[in-house]
Amino acid sequence: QHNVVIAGAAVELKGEQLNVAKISESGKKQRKNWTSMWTVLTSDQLLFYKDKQQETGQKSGGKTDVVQLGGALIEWTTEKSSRKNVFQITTNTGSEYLLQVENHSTASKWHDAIKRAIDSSTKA
Ligand code: I3P
Repeated sequence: QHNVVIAGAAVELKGEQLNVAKISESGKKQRKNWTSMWTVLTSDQLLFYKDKQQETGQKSGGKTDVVQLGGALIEWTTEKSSRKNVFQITTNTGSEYLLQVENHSTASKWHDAIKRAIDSSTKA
């Protein structure tokens, strides 16, 4: 089996503060608790850090959440929050995250990049 890299399809978005609420863990509903997280997208994972200093290792502690994007689903939602520009990521292990940012084009940029990462890291 070969790893196929499609030119131009590589996905990497620099970190940004996004509002994140994990609403399910392994299919079990969680209490919604919006938190501002320093979010980094790689080709197949979404990483949530408490802040940028934690990503660069200048500061330890705090929990980093790693979301595997292979087999995940992403969709905009207007029903799961009263906030605007909210999209949901559902992982293939049944965890659900809501992501939100006030600026619409910033939200779209993240949604689209995450969708590309999901598509390219999901095996056919
Ligand atoms: C929740 C909090 C969330 C809100 C949620 C509330 O209350 O206000 O911000 O979600 O609404 O239940 P609490 O802090 O007491 O848990 P949104 O901001 O996304 O609307 P919800 O129950 O309708 O999801």
